[in-house]
Amino acid sequence: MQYNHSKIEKKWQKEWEKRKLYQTRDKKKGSKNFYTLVEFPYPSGNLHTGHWYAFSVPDIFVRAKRMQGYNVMFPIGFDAFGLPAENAAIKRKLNPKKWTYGNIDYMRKQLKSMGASFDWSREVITCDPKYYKWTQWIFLQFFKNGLIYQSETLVNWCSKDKTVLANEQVIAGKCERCGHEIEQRTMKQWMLKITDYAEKLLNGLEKLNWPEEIKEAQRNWIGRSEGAEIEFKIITDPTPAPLPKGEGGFGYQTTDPKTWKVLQEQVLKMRKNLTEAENLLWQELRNNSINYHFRRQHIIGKFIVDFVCLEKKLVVEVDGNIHDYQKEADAERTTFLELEGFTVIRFKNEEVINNIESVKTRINHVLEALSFGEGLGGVKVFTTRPDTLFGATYMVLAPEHQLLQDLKSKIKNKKEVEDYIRKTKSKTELERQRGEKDKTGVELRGIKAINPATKEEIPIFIADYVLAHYGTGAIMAVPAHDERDFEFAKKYNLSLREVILAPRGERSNLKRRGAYIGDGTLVNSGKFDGTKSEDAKSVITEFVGGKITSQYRLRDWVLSRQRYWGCPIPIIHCKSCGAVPASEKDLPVELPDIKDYLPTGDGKSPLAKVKKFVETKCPACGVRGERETDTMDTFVDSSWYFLRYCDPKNKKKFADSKKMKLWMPVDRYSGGAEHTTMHLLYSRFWTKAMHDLGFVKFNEPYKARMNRGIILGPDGQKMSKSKGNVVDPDEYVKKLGADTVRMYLAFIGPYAEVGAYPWDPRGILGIKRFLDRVWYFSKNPLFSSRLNPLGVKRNSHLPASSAKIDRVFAGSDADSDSNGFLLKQKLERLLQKTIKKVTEDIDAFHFNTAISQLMILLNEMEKNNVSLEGVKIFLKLLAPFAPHLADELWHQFGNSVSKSIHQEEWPAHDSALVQDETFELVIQINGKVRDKVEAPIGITQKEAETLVISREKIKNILGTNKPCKIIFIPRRLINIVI
Ligand code: ANZ
Ligand code: ZN
Repeated sequence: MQYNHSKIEKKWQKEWEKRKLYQTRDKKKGSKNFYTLVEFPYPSGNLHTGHWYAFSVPDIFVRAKRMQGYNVMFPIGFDAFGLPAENAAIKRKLNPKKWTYGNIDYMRKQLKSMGASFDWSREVITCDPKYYKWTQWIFLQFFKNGLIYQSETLVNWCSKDKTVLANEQVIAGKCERCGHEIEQRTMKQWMLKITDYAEKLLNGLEKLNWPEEIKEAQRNWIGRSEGAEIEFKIITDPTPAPLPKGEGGFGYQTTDPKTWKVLQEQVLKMRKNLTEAENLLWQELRNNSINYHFRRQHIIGKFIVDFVCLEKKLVVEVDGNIHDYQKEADAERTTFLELEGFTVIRFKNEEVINNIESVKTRINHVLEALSFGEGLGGVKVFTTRPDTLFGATYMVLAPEHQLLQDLKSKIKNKKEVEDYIRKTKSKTELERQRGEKDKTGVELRGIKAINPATKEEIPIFIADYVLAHYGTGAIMAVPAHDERDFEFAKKYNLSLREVILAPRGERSNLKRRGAYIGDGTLVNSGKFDGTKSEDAKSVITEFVGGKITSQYRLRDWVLSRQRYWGCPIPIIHCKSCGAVPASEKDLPVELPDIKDYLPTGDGKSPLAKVKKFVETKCPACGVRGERETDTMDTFVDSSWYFLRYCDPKNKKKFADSKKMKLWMPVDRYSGGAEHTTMHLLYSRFWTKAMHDLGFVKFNEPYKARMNRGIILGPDGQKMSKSKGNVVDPDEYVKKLGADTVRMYLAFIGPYAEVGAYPWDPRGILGIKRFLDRVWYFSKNPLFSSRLNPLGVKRNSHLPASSAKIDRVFAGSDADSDSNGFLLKQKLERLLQKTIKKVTEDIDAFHFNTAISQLMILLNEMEKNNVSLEGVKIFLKLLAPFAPHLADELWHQFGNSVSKSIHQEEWPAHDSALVQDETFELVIQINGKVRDKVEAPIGITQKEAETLVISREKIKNILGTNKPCKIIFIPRRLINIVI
């Protein structure tokens, strides 16, 4: 038998609306306020299964809470600004405003068909000027307090949607909205300083009653890293660039072989003819009293020099015998040598002969000077592993690092560097972060860094695996202990130095296994050898004068969008005053109705084309100004909507503080997992910022949050029109009823866990059958006669504790014997357990197991006689799940029409009756434990005796002995005395 769901559902929806059943007053005598929030929908057009899942299932919780005596606010509204609505409108060549409001009207009707108990009197629509006036007002408070600023930044640009996107809106390098490839552009944008709140957002999580995985996702997104900032000195590269090799391996390239031959002959002659001074100096130079290798009479280009240290490019000349050919070539030679980067020093013959020591000292000084580059300041790196500092064998800068601009003139391979920087620009930060195996980079020729621990000169690279906006945009690379650095070093053949020794047992060959990233004991680290890596972090940081700091992955929130359909940014640009806030009395700055709302693609909002909007007066100086034409990201609108629900009609304030005090923070917030690091983080930030400015008294918006899963198509795939697996809820509502659809969705899987559940067409029929059975069970005439409470016999012989049981379950034919009593008791316990389980499960959003329990109860009730009282309790438990059917049946039992079942009191369970139904009965004979048996808690002495005596073991012990006394202690033991 099936019930007429269409008739019943329409009837009750009308009735509830007429009686304003779900309008919530701010206070209700004797009731505690309870704020249940669901994420408000985008007015995308048509309610789909996801909407039903999002709204009708939490309604179960809301209805139960109300019956439990809470004054529950369950508001709804529309997140009406933004790209999805605008794109849909453009696709259909419709005006976004018309399209949005049309959808809202349609969706409102559909939402009502769910039978959800929303308080429509509190509806909030974010594109309504009455709402966005306050979005703008809050924007201005943030702006005036330095929390909103404008800056040139590298942004994610979607060339299809023609707008910028926040990092959170870029999924794997693609636009979250349209799937188009994202590019990086530098643009002037409005930014929110969410990074100022990184620490507070992190710490605030500790106290929240949120599932650990949501908190963990936010923690990861904020991404705090403990580490150190260490400065590396930068110098010009002291290693001279080598010259091309000359013929025969000596000297440097000469012009032609003929000249070479001539020069060679001269060299030999000169070597035989050294002056006294030359001879003396040569003895010293080759005597190892100088640490570098010198050659004498060496050919460089087409010149011969007296002495040269090729390694440091130092030429030493002694006056010697001045030959004519030398004199002639002298000027030319000096120019040539200096151009090639040689340093030339000259000594007179007498100097060498009279004071060889001072000549030596001078040469040593010059060599030393040549070994150190010119100081060029320092660069700070951020590292989480300062303990590995001795293993830093090179340094890497982000290609955008400021140092490259500052040291342009010192960099020798400018072109190569610039090419690389250009290539980097085409990659998104996310692509760079993900870091493919093949790392690329370019060494900066002409400069070096000094490792502050080892004092070694190390090469500097730019590479896109280092991000400009994280840490300091520069790293010390430790290839032996960092995987990315290892890959890079392997590719560019850079040296590795192991400085952390893994614990015994974990050691293996570096080349084979790659970097060892774990902790261990320091080696190759000077006086720190033997220190544990954890302890070495602070001491090494201190040793090199660094400082312990933390870094956050979180970036500031880019809030401007170059699109029409958003809340206008209430700023006026003035040539003399800069960016000036619109005066508060001029709020809202209304979004004009325009015809040409297509995005322009040149980085400007279509509003820029609207003269009437743009041209205005500067509120500060009264002279001509121009309005900002970017609009706000939709996430701004949704960052405070839950406050407006507390006081949706207020014209003087975004919400009255007294009213907010009655409702905020939200007691339970249900939404989609996709908002964990966007909306949930943004609105927490927004609340904290408003709190610090004194606008609200709480610093967290939501006490408890639950993320739901998603409903898949019957084929287990994501529902999509192209796959043809979209389930239309309206169709099912028509065929099976809203109660069935709601209850099926609640049954499909655990709601408070993020899962994906395929829509099962047979599964939903199962729910329909269950509801039909409820209907039949209540209509069955046989059942009706039994329902007459007067017809129920009282069982006078039952113990007093059973009186309540008797009230609920009418006696059956068997009720005069103990078996009948046990059966009844079983049913009563089941009912009490069901009350308890359904209550607790609803509270934990475990709707599926609550429904299973109701099914178990119905099964048992169908088999037994049940009093009216029992059925009423069942209906009350069912009411949140199938609100229409429950109300209909409720009134069929003669309840007054003016009081809905949803206004009834939720049943309370009898805690004595929900305890375990059985206990372990200890069997003693003459006080000695002989056996144990599982027995029902309500077992009487007589029943216990029968049970015990029938046991083999006891029979054997007793033999033919007759018990002389039996002692029975309920719920504990039975002692037979023989
Ligand atoms: C040296 C080192 C040695 C590092 C070692 C790690 C292991 P998290 O944990 O994500 O904060 N790093 C620092 N700034 C970077 C940037 N702008 N772009 C890319 N990488 C950057 O990572 C911190 C570590 O990532 C830092 O510690 C640094 O490498 C690198 F055995 O410094 B480490
Ligand atoms: Zn001005």
